[in-house]
Amino acid sequence: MKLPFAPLARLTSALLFTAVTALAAPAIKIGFLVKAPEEPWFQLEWKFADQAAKELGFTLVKIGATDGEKVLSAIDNLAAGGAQGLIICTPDTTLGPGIVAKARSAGLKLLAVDDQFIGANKQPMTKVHYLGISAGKIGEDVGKTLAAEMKKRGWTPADTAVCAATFDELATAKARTDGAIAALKAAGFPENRIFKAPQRTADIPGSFDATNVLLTQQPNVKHWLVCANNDNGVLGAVRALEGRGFTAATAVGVGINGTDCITELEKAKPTPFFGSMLLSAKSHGYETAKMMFHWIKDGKEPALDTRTVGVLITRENFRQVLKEQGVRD
Ligand code: FCA
Repeated sequence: MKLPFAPLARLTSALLFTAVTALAAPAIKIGFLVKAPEEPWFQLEWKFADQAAKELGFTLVKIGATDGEKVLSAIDNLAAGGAQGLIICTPDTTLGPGIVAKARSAGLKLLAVDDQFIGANKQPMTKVHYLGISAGKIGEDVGKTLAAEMKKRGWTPADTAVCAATFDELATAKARTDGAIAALKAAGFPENRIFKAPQRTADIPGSFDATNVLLTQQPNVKHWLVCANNDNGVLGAVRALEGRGFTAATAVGVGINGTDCITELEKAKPTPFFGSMLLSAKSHGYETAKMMFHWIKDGKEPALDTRTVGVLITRENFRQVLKEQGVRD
């Protein structure tokens, strides 16, 4: 059949095609909300998420939200701005049910990162997609490292004690310090020489204050082994120990994150901060963003629960490992 006005028909169908594709695939916009935007760990998550946005071609909206009110208004703003997905490390895990409800009514796909939501029944919300660390296992590796360093130095249990700066309100934090304590006990460290220093806030001042209380209560300990929820927890404890005259020769601390202790490891003179379990900021930033992108674009649902691992960095190897992981140039 001979088509009259063929060029016009072609033009119309081209226009139609553009309109249909525009309708079928609106620009993808993803929010990435973190609880502590000033911490290097979260800045790195964002950096890697940005990398995914650039490579895959979507808009990333980075939001720092330090309390529940900010989280809820951020979700409203994201929805109003046409976002289709939210990746979140919430400042308060018990907000979980509220965040789920709000995201659902705003039509946002939801992926919790780092800190798993806690439901009204106080249990983890396992139906909400989550990517976090193998907290117990990584904590155990901290404990094993501390036990090995103690042995290397020839310290005896009689003049050594463990300071665990804890933040038990957060499940992943509790699992980490519980893991470290369990590994120390398994290595033969006496339970009555293991002391918890509960932090009021999960930051350096929080662990500095908590550790100072413990050090006042235990003035006769010669050597300290230190573990905590993350690098900041160990850093605060180390600052408190230094205030009482402890040095790298008399105290050993091992952190978690590996991203918030770089300046510490770069110091010319070693401090009691011995090393850290480096987590994969790339998995937590780049991979989560990629998962969310494909979920929105192709309907490919991510795994419900993904756990990442950690590797020990010390003054010996941190430059090399950070370079390999793309954390440092
Ligand atoms: C929690 C901690 C962070 C980081 C993350 C993986 O959110 O607060 O420092 O360790 O888990």
